[in-house]
Amino acid sequence: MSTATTTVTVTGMTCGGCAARVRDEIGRVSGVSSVAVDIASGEVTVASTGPVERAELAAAVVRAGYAVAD
Ligand SMILES: [Cu+2]
Repeated sequence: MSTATTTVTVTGMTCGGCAARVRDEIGRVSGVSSVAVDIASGEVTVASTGPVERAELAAAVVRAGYAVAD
């Protein structure tokens, strides 16, 4: 099984609740196998079983109530 890692910078997260919401929404994106959130930097590292569109990840972040910086 091939894996890919994508990193996005999320703005507006302030606590563990924010991180959990982002993690949950991104975790629902097809192919995503794990999500690691660094609240302080906003960096979210997404591991997936294949390439995942950044636009899909950004849409998931927006559904969670946050925005992608890059
Ligand atoms: Cu929060």
